[in-house]
Amino acid sequence: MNRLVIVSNRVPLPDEDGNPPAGGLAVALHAALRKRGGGLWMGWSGKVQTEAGTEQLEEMEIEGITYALTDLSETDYNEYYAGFANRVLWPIFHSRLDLAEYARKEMSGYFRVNRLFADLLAPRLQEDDVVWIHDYHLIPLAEELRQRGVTCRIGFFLHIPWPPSDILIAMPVYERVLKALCAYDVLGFQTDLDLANFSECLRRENVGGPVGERTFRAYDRTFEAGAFPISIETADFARLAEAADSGDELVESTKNSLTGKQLIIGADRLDYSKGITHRIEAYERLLIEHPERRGNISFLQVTPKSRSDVPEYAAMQKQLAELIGRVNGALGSADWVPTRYINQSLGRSVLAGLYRLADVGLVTPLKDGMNLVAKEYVAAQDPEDPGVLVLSRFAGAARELKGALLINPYDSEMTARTIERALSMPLDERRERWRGMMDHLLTHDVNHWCEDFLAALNAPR
Ligand code: GDG
Repeated sequence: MNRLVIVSNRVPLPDEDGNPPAGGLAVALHAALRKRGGGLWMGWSGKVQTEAGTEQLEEMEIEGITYALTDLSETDYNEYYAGFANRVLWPIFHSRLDLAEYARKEMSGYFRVNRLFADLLAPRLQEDDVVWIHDYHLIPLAEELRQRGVTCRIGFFLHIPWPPSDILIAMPVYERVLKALCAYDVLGFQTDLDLANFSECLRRENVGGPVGERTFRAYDRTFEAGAFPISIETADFARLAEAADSGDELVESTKNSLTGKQLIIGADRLDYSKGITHRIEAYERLLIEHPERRGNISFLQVTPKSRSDVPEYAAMQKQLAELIGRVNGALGSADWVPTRYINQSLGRSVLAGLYRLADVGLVTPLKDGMNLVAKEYVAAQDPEDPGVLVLSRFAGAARELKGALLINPYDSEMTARTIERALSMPLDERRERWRGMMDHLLTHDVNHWCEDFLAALNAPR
């Protein structure tokens, strides 16, 4: 088997016992590397140096896998990561033109760091390597590697949505980004809709389009592009949730604290794409329209901080805390708090146990590539007494999870009505909806995703 080389912005290093960090993606990619007898994983170390020009790869080998990490200078970090990647590509790809802060300096920093990655990686690549690059931080990397004479097969997976053409072309540098993507051999998107948007962008620019089932031709290159919906380690996650249900102290005390109340859960990185404020507003509406629910339900929102050095995220943290405070103040009572809000990260098994405890999983992104929380919530349920998933139609996961109750997060009346329906759904219907989704997730797990993509990348041309 050819050597597999993975490149991602951050590299999830294993712990001192050689176990990969928790989380489906890290586990699946480590499994793929091990299955191929080792391999290389390159990315940013997470460290920022005050001086530029000293970047080099620091290599370490753990359990047969070589990790090659580089630091970034402060300027590179600010322009490439906090700047272009997270203040231009992230909002635009999530259709938030209003939040995109475009600066030419940051755009050039983005391409500069991709050149740096290519300079560091190209000398380490062999002709029969298979290279798999991840996510929006590294779109230009294949083009840069090709310019350095790299001829091996290179694939790319975009974890976030690909926007409609009208949105993409609002980004001043969109042509370079679109062309850079066409330097890959295999392009993976989360859903058929992302793929269709990408195809439409090529057509609209008059630079190419599909020429076969999965084959595209654009900018004088032929490549494959397809939908590869990412998933979770379904069976393991189900076991984790079951174990936490009976063996975890925090899960146990949370259960006791509910004293028979129904639980609704939301869990998201603090990010404007996740629709958390829309969700709280819908919950508020539910409590206003169904006063009989007050005192009988509890909404737990788990929201670890993320990207706090990007101004939009810091502002959102404040806005969300204020909104929850207002709803709790207006609708709570001396013996009941409507929303429990945790602005920290919980352990993975605690989270799994809490999902299992919850009667309703509320996943309401305004736009999301896939959304793994939706899949985890399903996997965590008790088969005998499963909860109900209420899911935004704008999450990639909505294309697959047919048993969910779909909502439009911009329509708080509809979301409130749907939460009410979920809270009162009979057991038979809950079981039937859950079974279909769980069967799907057991066959379409993260290993299936990984092997499917690698099969496309390894396929003979
Ligand atoms: C990007 C795309 C795509 C959340 N709170 C805690 C915690 N989490 C974990 C969840 C889940 C992960 O974080 C979030 O994954 P998502 O898929 O929901 O979202 P993004 O981080 O935005 O990921 C997304 C994904 O890439 C994969 O391709 O699905 O669309 O935006 O696993 O469980 N984990 C722990 N404590 C928490 O408090 N341990």
